[in-house]
Amino acid sequence: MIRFLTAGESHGPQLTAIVEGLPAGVPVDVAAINRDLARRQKGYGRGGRMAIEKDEVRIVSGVRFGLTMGSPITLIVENRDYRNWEKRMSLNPEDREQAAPVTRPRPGHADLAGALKYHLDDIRNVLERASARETTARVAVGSLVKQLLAPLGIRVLGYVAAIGANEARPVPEFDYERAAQQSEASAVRVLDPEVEPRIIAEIDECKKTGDTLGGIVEVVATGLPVGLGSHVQWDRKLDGRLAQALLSVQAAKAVEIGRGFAAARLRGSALHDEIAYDRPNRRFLRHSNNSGGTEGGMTTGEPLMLRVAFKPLSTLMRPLRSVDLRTKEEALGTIERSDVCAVPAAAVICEAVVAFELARAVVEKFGADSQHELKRNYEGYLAQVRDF
Ligand code: EPS
Repeated sequence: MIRFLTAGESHGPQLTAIVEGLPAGVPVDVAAINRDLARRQKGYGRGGRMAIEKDEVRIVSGVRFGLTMGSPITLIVENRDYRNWEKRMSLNPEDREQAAPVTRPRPGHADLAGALKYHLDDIRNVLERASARETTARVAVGSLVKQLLAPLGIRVLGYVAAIGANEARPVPEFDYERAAQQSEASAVRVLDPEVEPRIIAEIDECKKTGDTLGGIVEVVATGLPVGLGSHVQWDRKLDGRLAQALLSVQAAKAVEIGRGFAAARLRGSALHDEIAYDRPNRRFLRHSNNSGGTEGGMTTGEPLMLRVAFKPLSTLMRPLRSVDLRTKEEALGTIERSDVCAVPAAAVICEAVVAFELARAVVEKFGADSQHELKRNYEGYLAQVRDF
């Protein structure tokens, strides 16, 4: 079983992730993790923080001579901004006076529910952990496990399908390499160059008016075998796990698989993906992929197609009405330095989150303690499916 936890505050010294259960002998490319961390930092619409940070991973356990050891892997990313927050984020009680408490919860943020639930008179103790800065650790983990998936031919890509009401035209035929190049070349990670200037103009306008923007991310995974996940129990269904993992990303509000909500309006005859058999290659095929690559909580072997909706960020430079926690008087929500739009970053984050759930399902199905065993079990299964 693979599992991970993250720890760390947005303006604390560092973010930490511990990943357990990766097979031994997986080659680890640290530069590739750093490339994904850099991808997460990019995107038009970010605020001043990204000019301060230069995220780089430090691995302090579980890897030796470039290979995983089978033991827990600890990934650390330093917060450069901590230098500016040392007193305000101090461990020492005597430094408390240096940090004015945050007392005006922002509508849409974890602020109010968190302060009430944890009985905190300073909202900073909530917002520091609720912050999307935490996703740095999740991207490092996702990037690490992509290195287990790649030799099996499994690839995952996240890109932006819409920001605000500006929707990219749908991709006629998904080609992984082309989509990866196009999204990387785009300032807002879209595959449609025509929509990009409209998105940039709207981000600029929101920046001027103190507003924020959400959007839609798409994640596609290719090269999947049939049968990851299982129909037999609710918590083994891969679609359910993917939805949970994606909804746990900060500001995510909805997940669709395949045709998603649109499927509800179609008749069964128009929706379901008819089955064919490719005799020369001895494999079952589908005439369409409206299911988005899962049926009965299992992969079908077709590409996995997910969409995730992100609400606009809740830190507004022109704040909404709120109530001061101390006085209970009407007040405006707190203004904190923040981003106007982080949907391009969310695409990289969703990619990492999906990669983790797929790696988890792979290790579960192929029960591997080593890369060697994983490869053997994986190839054996593919041959079994071919010979069916
Ligand atoms: C965030 C607010 C901003 C973002 C931050 C998430 O940070 P700050 O308050 O320091 O300006 O830049 O995102 C990151 C730091 C990051 O690495 O993505 C928030 O409130 O969630």
